[in-house]
Amino acid sequence: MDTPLRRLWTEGRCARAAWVTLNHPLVAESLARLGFDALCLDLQHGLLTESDLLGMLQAVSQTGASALVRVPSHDPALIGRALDLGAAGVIVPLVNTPAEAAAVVAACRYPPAGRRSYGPVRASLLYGSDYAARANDAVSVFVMIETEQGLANLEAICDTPGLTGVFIGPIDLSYALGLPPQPDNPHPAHVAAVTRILEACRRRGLVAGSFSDDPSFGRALVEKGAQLVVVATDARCLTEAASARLRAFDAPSRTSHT
Ligand code: 3PY
Ligand code: MG
Repeated sequence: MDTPLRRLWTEGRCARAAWVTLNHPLVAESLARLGFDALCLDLQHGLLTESDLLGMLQAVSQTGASALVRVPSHDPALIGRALDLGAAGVIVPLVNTPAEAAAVVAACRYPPAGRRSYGPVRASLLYGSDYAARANDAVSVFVMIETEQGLANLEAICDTPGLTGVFIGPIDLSYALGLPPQPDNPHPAHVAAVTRILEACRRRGLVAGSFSDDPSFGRALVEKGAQLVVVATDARCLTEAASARLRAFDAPSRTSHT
């Protein structure tokens, strides 16, 4: 099925994503209206819980952005719930084996392709009454490679039928490589691991995505083939902008007192 994200990816373009950790629909709507292609609603580490999801998804669907949900675990019940409420796709953390990847894909696909249970309570309002017939092609499924075991099983995980792509968790991946946690990690071992993941995706026509905290690092990932890159995280933008304004406000008085 043709969806805005799939269209971008088919055209070889990159979806520019905002990462959402603050659990208010206005945060999601404010970011979505800026022109991001995707919003990633983070239920693993963000403040969002399942009960926040409906309002956040409704806010995003007022805009042209697509909503992806980073679920907290592999639990098929939670994956199904995010999709039923209208998520365009899910990002599933800490996937270690091809069996885990296959179970994640099955949780996103209706039978006979998978084991998703029927009940698209909001998705059918949002995408139309024929949603169930089209959902298996439309829903995006990303597994996160961010552990030593996941990296060791990279090729087999990428061979999982039905996968949309792999999403890199660079901070946990740093731990996996015995490095201090860092989002945009220039350590050669980290760069090599990310390059391996991008290459494994490229060879199979999978979408490679990554979290990032630095737009120039993110841009470099796009040049290496990434097609879903986080450009901004809400809480970080808030503190960064407020702290820059506080410094700007204080700067003249400091000068005048010296
Ligand atoms: C990671 O970098 O480990 C992530 O999961 C991004 O939030
Ligand atoms: Mg992680």
